[in-house]
This record gives sequence, structure tokens and C-alpha cells, in this order.
Amino acid sequence: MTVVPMRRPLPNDLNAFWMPFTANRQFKKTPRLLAGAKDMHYVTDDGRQILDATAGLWCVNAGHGRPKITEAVQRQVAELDYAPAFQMSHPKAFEFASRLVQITPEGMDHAFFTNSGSESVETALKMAIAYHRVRGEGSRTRLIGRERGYHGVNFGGISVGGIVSNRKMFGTLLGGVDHIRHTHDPARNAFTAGEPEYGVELAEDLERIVTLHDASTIAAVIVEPVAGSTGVLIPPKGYLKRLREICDKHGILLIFDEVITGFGRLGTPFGADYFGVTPDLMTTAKGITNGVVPMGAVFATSKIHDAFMTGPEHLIEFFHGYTYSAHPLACAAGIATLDTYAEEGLLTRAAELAPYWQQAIQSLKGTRHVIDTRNIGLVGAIELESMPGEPTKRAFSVFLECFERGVLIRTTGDIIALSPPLIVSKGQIDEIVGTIGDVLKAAA
Ligand code: PXG
Repeated sequence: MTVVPMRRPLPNDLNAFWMPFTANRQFKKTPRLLAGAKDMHYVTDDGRQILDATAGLWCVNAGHGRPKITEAVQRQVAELDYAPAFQMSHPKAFEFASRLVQITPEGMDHAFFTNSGSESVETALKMAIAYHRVRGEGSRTRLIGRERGYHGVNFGGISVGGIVSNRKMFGTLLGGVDHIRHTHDPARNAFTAGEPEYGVELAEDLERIVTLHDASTIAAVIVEPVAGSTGVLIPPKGYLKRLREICDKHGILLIFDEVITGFGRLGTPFGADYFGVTPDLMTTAKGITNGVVPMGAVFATSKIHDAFMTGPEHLIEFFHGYTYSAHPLACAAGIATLDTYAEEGLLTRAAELAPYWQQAIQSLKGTRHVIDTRNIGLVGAIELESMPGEPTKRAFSVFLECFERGVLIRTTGDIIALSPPLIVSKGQIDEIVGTIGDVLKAAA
């Protein structure tokens, strides 16, 4: 027998890990490493406290290191580490789904579990196409997204998504996809607090697409109620209601991608509640487990779910699922997360804080480099004027400097996006906005 010598990695070698959505070479020259987290703060590997103004990546809605969630996961891993997800299950999967549909909008009574937002999106798109087929309208296969939409990184998601850099490197993507126009209109809406006044007519762009392709070829439209990743684009007043009406008129399903807006971010359990518009399918992830264990879920109305429940009972109704769908650790984390949200009123806390948050975000109007400020619920955006010929550079340098000063923010292009955990205090809001203001005043 030959003994294969083990190649030992060098201690602290940063080379092997090819990091996602990261400037790898820049990062590895000056790494930013987080070693711990509690409530509103991260702790860096060199022991500095960093105020988390991004809830991790929009996911740690109840704050970090919440004991109930930690203990639930610890208990679960000791009790049942894994159960097969197909033709088998475990009790907490049913308990969690039942608990979730108590807080979803009326009629969204079924949960299909995934492991991420990207998987939720793929699942919902497939459900939409298959739904039309099982009810005899198999010609409805087109999927309609929106410019500047973000729906994760898998092929379906980038196809309906509308962020150029996420699409251009990856070939021809999914066929049969079209896009309606985005709603960002700073010329008319800059420095609006809350929902913009202008732009409801942009929903009519869906009529244009329907005229082009014919409704009989269209399965679904997918939009984020508030576009997050692309820089916090808040829908104009009445826009989502109008989209719903046009979908209903033409028999097109409406999918809300609530990966960011779900679980209290806007001050209501879901964005659908905030805007008073119920979709047919709703994709979620992130806050579903407070970011502690990867998980996502697609919520479906009974109309959609029941359409699949036909044919011989011994046959699989929907040929889709993941090895880790409804993973026991994720379900345990999720149930404890819902308990924490309920005990602390976190699914509506953003509504209480929104006026204070709004005033803080809007106070940055007039600060150097700022060309727009936007806010809704506990989401805020500060758009900066780009450096001539060097887009993204200014915002990224602000990100680095804020991190040096102990505040974690997120940037996309030249937009600062803020989404603190829903437990944030008014004093911490002042600290976040104060630090950004100071950094901007000194920024190149
Ligand atoms: N849909 C939406 C609306 C999202 O915001 C996804 C799908 C994909 O989720 P996963 O779990 O596959 O990453 C997202 C993810 C940012 C940022 O800073 C946003 C996301 C992820 C990472 C960073 O804007 N959103």
C-alpha cells in the first residue's frame, strides 16, 4: 500500500478559498475577518467591535447570537442530525411549515423548503410553469422579470434578473424570458422619504410585454417588492397593485421575491402585507432562520398547491426538491427564530422605528457626494455621485473607512445600502448615520 503524503495547508493561507462576490486579490492583501458576533455587533479577529448596519447580508433580523436559536440548533444536532427529504421527513418540518403559514399573507398556505434565496427563485419559476401545465395551459412558459431585479445567481434567477454584471459573463441564459422596465427615477423622485410619488405608469410596461408575446405564452412575472441588491429601489405608490391587476387580467402568476423584504424588514411580516398586494407565489430565505442555518421557502396559495394534487396518489406530484430541503437543523433554527420574532415583536418593530430611521437617513441630504437618499421600513440607501470614470470606487472607499471606524455597511455600485438587525436602538441608528456622514465629509 502506498501512503499518500498529506499536503498540509500553510497556516493562515488565504489562497485556497475562492471567495464569492468579492474582489479576491484586494481582499487577500488586507483581509477583513469576523471572529465573533453578539446582538448588534461583530467582533473582528483582532478584537474590534463593529456595529452591524447590514444584518449580516440582510438576514440576521433578530441580531446575532440569540440564545434561543443557538440552543435549539444545539439540541437538534444532538437529537436528529439529518433525515431524508424525499418520501420521508421529520416532525419539525411540518411544525415549522405550519407555524410559517400562520404569518404569511391570507391564502398563502403552503411552504416548499429550499436552502437559499437562489433555490427559492428556481423553485418558484418551475412551480409557475408546471402549474400552468398541470391545468392544461402548457403554452404558458415565458417568465417575465424586471430590469435591475436580483433573484439570486442560478440560471433561472439571473435570466429573470436584470443586473448586467450578473448576466453578461454567462452566455445566453434561459430562453423565453423578457423584462419590464425598472422603476428607478431619480430625476422625479430623488430624496423621497418612503414610497415615491412618480412612476405608477411603469407598471403598464407589463401590458407592452403581453401585447408583444401574447398572454397565452406567459407563465409568471417575478419582482422584488423593494429591489434590494440593486440599491434599494422602492416601488412608486400604486405600482405593485397595478402589476397585480394586469397579471389577474391576463391569467399571469405574480411572484414576489421576498428574500429581503420578508420577516419584518419593512415593519410588516412580508412586503406583501406592507403594500396590501398578495402574490401567487412568494420566495423567501435569509431571515427565515435569522441567517443561522441556510434555508429558504417558497410560499404558494392553495390554488397553486391544489392544482398539483391530482392524478394517482402514489405518484410524485412535483419533480423537484433538494437533499437538504427542510433540514432538521434549519427547521429547529427557524422555529426558534419565529419564537424570538414573536416574543420581541420584531416582525413589526421596523414600523415603530421607521419614522426615526427615515429622519436619520434623510438627514444626509446635502452631505458631500450624496445625490439621493431613500428609505422604507428599516431599509435605507444613500446614493453617491460616482467618481468620474471610476464607478463603485467612491462607495467602496466609504465602506472601507466605515469598517475602520467600527460600522459595517454594504455598497452596491455607488449606493450605500443599510438594513440593520431589527433590534437596533435609536442610539445605534445615530451612530450608523453619524459615522457615514463623517466619512462622506472627508471622502475623496
Ligand atoms: N432574491 C433576492 C431578492 C435577494 O436579495 C436572493 C434572491 C438570493 O439569495 P441567496 O440566499 O441565494 O443569496 C437574494 C440575495 C446585497 C446582497 O448586499 C443581497 C443578497 C445576497 C447577498 C448580498 O445586496 N440577496
